[in-house]
Amino acid sequence: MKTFRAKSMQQALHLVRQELGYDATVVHTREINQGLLGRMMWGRQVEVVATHSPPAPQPAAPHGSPRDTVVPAAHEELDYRAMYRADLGQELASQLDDLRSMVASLCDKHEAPAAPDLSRAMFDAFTTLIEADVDETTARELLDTLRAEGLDRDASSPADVQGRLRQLVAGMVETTGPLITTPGRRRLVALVGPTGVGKTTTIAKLAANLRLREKKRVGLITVDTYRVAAVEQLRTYADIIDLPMEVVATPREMREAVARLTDLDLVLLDTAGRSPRDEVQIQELKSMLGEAQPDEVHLVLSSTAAIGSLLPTAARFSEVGATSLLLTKLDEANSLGHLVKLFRHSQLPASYLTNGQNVPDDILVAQPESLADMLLAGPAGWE
Ligand SMILES: Nc1nc2c(ncn2[C@@H]2O[C@H](COP(=O)(O)OP(=O)(O)OP(=O)(O)O)[C@@H](O)[C@H]2O)c(=O)[nH]1
Ligand SMILES: [Mg+2]
Repeated sequence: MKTFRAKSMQQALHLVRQELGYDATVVHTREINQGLLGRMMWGRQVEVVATHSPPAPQPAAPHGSPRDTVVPAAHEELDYRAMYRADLGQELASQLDDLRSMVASLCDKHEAPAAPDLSRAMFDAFTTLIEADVDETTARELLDTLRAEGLDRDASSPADVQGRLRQLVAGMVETTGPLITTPGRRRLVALVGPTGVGKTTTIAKLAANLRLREKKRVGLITVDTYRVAAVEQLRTYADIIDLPMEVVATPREMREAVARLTDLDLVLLDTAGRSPRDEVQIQELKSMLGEAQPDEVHLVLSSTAAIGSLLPTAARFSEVGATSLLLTKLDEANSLGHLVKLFRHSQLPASYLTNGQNVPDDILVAQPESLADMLLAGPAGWE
């Protein structure tokens, strides 16, 4: 007795003949992967059990497996064709049955609510969160809170639920408010972060707004001596806005520069972009900041970066004493919901948001409600 498997009955019988010859006896045939799903996943498979000797009288096919067929000897070609046709008929009938039950179950699902444990308004809220790229854990937690507050009842309108959702998200982000200067006490504010995120441009925006609009006495220090033209970039802004500027290369020079710029309201400290994965660079930055003793250290991060890199970057820069998050390039981000996770994990408040290259206009003070609106806004209308 031998078992053969193939994709079709013809192929299986061919195998039988090849191995056992024309006087082989087919004991029974059966279809494996019954059901539409099995066939879709693994394709059709037919199993034929055959033997050399004439078949012993077979018991009736087991109850409930109508496709098991006891067939006559293999050399009776005509019988095979008839059997194959009968099998094909059964196959089609069973596929039709499968299709019928599949359609029936889809229809059932269609009539039921999309997710039975969610009201329409709650379902909309969940969709808003996921489309905005809020992580699923946070989205579910927010939904749990809404549910605990009774907003999943039918009486709650989608507007009620969305309004409360916005409040909850706003409650998840802390903000620092704008830079405040105190008369008679110079404030020293450093911007740190990875390369190219917009630190220098943001310093120029802050300096221009505070100097030209708020008439504060502002000075600049740059420790960015790594990149060709990095100093020139800041000096150009310093000249246009008419600000004193110091360039430092060593911790000692930093101490001296900070001491020279005491008679001001605000000193903004620009730093070279540092790789969060480079321990030496991070330690250098740490010792520079150790000399400067800034009042605030804003960690500048691009909102276009993936959450998978934002989280370890924020963790790394917390070592240099970051006190707030400053998020740039909002204008380039498709959606901002991923930043909710950044706020939750870093536990740092947001200071400013930047949304373009224009100095000094493309900068906003971060405020919880408007930030929540941005975080929930979902994909921008890319044409
Ligand atoms: N679209 C957009 N571009 C920005 C924004 N902020 C800065 N940029 C651009 O980003 C690029 C890099 O800006 P920089 O200010 O030089 O960045 P940086 O962090 O100082 O860079 P390194 O000093 O090299 O680490 C420039 O082309 C800026 O114009 C923003 O909010 N939106
Ligand atoms: Mg720079």
